[in-house]
Amino acid sequence: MKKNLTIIALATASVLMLAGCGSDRKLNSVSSAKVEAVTETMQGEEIAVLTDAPNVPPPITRNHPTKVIVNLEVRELVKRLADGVDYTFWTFGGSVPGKFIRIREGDYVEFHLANHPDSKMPHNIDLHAVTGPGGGAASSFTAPGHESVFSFTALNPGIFVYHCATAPVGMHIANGMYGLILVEPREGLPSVDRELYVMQSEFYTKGAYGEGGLQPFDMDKALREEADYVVFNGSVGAMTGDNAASAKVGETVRLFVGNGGPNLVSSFHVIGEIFDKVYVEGGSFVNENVQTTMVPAGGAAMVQFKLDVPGTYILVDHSIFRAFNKGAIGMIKVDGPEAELLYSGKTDDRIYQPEGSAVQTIPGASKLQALAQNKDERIKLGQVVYNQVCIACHQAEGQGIPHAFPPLAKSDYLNADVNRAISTVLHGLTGKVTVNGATFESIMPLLGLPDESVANVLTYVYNQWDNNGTEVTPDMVKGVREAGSPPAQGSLH
Ligand code: HEC
Ligand SMILES: [Cu+2]
Repeated sequence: MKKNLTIIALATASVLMLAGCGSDRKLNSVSSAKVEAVTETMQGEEIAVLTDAPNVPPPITRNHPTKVIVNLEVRELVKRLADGVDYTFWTFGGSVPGKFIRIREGDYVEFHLANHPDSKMPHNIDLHAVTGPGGGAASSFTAPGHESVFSFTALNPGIFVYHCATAPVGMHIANGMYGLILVEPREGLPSVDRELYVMQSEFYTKGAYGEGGLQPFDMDKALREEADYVVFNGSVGAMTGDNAASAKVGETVRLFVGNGGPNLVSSFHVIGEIFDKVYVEGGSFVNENVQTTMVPAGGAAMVQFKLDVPGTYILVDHSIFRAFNKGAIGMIKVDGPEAELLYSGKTDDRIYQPEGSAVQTIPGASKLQALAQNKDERIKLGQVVYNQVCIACHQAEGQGIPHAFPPLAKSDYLNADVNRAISTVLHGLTGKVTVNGATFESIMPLLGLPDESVANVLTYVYNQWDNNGTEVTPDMVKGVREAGSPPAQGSLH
C-alpha cells in the first residue's frame, strides 16, 4: 500500500515537472517575443490603406514598426443581399464585410472609429488582434455622429476577425458588422502573385431565401441558427459571374478567409484545388496539402495554392446545401494554357456494359438509346433518362425548386432556343439565367451523357408540361457538340 502511494506520488511529481517545463518554455518565448516587439524602435507615422473585399491592401515592406492611424466609419445602409432582395446592413466602412486592415507586428495603432450621423444605433469594435480588455470594445463605444479614439500595440502576428460588440452583439454581427485585420509577422509573409479577401457569414431574414423586397432581420431564426443566406462577401453572387475573381495559370494565390458567423462554422473548400499551405486558424502554424479547412465563427485562416490548370474554381462552404441553396459560392476564373498532363479533361465517353448486363430489365440509358426509331420512342426513352438523371434537380413535373433549380415545365428559356438547351445538357451551365421571370445563379453540372441520350431526354422534356413539342435528334446534338462549349458560360471542369 505504502509502496503504491510512493509510486503515485512520484508519477504525479514528474507529470507536474513536465507540465511545468513545457509551460515555462512557452511563457518565456511568448514574453520575450512580446518584449522585443515592443522595444523594436518605432519610426514614423502612416495612415492605413483600407480596402473592400475581395481586395487586400498591398504587402508591408517596412522593416520596423510604425504608428498607424486607422480611420474606420460605421454606416447603416440598405443594399442588395440577393437579386430583388434588400437588407439594412450595418457596416464597417460601407460594405460587408468591413474594410480589410493590414498592419505589421509591433505597430502602434491609433484607431479612430466614427459612427455616421445618420446611424440609428451606437456601435463599437472588438478586434481579435488586440491584447486588452474587450479587444477595444469598451473604449470604442460610439454614438451616432461621434468618433472614438483608442490605441493598441499589435503583439501577435496573424489574420484576425474584428466585429461590433455592442448589445445585442448577435444582432450587430448578424447585420454585417465584421471584417479582417492582418498583422504581418516582422519578417513579412512570403510573397505571392495574388491576395484575395473572402469572408463568409449568414443572414437571417423574415422571408425565406430569395423572397423579394426589403427583408428585416429575424431574431427567432438567428436563435435557432436557421440561416436563410450563407454568403461570401456579403451578398449572393458577390464572387460569381461578372464578380468572379480572375487569375492566371502559374500564379500563386493567397486567400484570407474569415468567418463572421454569427453562428455557423465554415468548411471552406475550393473545388478542384488543394491548399498547398493553410495557416491554421489564422496563426503561425502552417499545414500543407489540405482539402478543406475549418474556419470557426469569429475565426480566420490563410490558404495558399498554386494554379496549375485553367478553368473555373468554385469556392464553397462544403456544408454543401449552404453552397448550392443558400449562396455560399465564389469563383476564381483561371486563364492559361491547358495542362493535359495534369488534367486531361474528358478524353473519351464509351458505353460501359459489364458482363451480363445486356439482359437487365431496367434499361441502362445507353443500351436503349440506339433503338429510337421515331419521335414517340424517343420520348419514351427520354423519360427513362429524365427519371434517372434530371429529376433530382428539376423535379417530377419539371417544376424545379424555387431559387435553386429552374423549371423545365413551360420554360421560356428552353422553348426559345433548342441549340442553347442542347448545349446546356451537353456542357452544364453556370452563371445567371432567367427562366419564366425568375433568375437563377446556380450550377448545372456536366452530365456526360451520350448524344443519343441528350436527344432523347430533351425530346421528352420538349413534349411534356406545355413545352413546344420539338424533336431533338442525335445529329442536332452532334452539331452543337462540334461547335464547342460557349465561352460566355464556362462549363464546369
Ligand atoms: C444537379 C442538378 C441538375 C441536374 C441533375 C440537371 N440540371 Fe438542368 N439545371 C440545373 C441548374 C442549377 C440550372 C440553372 C443553371 C444556372 O443557374 O446557371 C439548370 C438549367 C437547365 C436548363 C436551362 C434552364 C431552363 O430551365 O430551361 C435546361 C434546359 C436543363 N437544365 C435541362 C436539364 C436536363 C434535360 C437534365 C437531365 C439530363 C438536367 N437539366 C439535369 C440543375 C440540374
Ligand atoms: Cu454595431
